Amino acid sequence: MLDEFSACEKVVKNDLGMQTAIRKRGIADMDLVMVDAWSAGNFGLKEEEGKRLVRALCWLKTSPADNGYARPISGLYAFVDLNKMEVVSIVDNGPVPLPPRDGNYTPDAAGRIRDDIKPLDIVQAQGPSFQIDGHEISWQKWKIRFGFNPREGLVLHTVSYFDKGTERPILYRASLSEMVVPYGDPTGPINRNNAFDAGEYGIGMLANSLELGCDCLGEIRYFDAVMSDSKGHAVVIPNAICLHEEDYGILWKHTDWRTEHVEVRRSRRLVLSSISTVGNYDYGFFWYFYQDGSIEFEVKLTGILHTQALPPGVKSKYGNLLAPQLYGANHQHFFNVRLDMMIDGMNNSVYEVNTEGEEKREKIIRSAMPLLPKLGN
Ligand SMILES: [Cu+2]
Repeated sequence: MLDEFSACEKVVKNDLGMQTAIRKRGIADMDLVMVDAWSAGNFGLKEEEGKRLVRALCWLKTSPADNGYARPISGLYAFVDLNKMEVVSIVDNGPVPLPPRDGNYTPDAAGRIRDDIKPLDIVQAQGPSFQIDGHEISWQKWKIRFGFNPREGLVLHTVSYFDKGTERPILYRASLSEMVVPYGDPTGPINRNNAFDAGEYGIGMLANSLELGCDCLGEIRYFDAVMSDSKGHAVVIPNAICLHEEDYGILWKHTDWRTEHVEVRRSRRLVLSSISTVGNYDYGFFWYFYQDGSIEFEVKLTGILHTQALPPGVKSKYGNLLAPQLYGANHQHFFNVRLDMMIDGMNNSVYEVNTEGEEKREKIIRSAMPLLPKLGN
């Protein structure tokens, strides 16, 4: 849990064994060491039983505001049992030189950001077209209830659509159920990286407080999220959920070429979103509702790659160099969404519609075009 991230960092930095190993690498200032608690996986070993193990991986900052992910302290990590909040064992495979370059991304550090762009103002002088009653939203023909919890983040409840005045149920409940990242590098320690970001860390627990003009543009309504920390104390994340409308280009258009009469309907969509930061990585989750009755779920992946140091001149076939001696391993993010459908009631079934080629294709074509030469494959 989020408060255990900080506690784990403290425990690792106070551990004499880790301090010795880090000093051996020429690092004097422990305050500049950054520790991320990575899930340890379970390999069925006896020493894993009954423990909540994490692998504490380390990075080095050159100043308090520096981006530490540019300098991984590779070849060294600690196993920490979060239940006892203590270092269980240390793995030290020998020092790997720190990558030479900084990786800072603030406008100050980068020296410049793009300035050849004029303001784009989104104005809804008459306010948004949705109504809010607690956590219930009415917009166009949609009615949506939503919640937020530490594990899944945003949850949709009882989504329905008004069809000629009749309220027709569509979804009973919908949410992200899990996100797993297996890493495609068989060498240690990265071969153990197999993070379940919802089940192990909690996508909701790690939600950002959103800011107008940065995370969301236009006429925004925010909602707080209320959860508990590892001790059971209430934690409020202000502005964790963002609700707004977006122009979404053209929904439908037709030009009558005889009369030159043109009809266009613009598309407007309703967006319910939240953003979560899991260590070095950030996810944006967006539920979209459209005027044609469709629902869309989009995940935006951003932030900073998980990094490791490689010795000078060394490359890996399992990933790419991001900078000299700084390596990002190949990996995939798999998102699972649980959709508890309720289209016009509880008795729903799934069927698949496919387009298939006609059998005896040549015979049909030949009967239509008898003079065609013999067709190839
Ligand atoms: Cu990734």
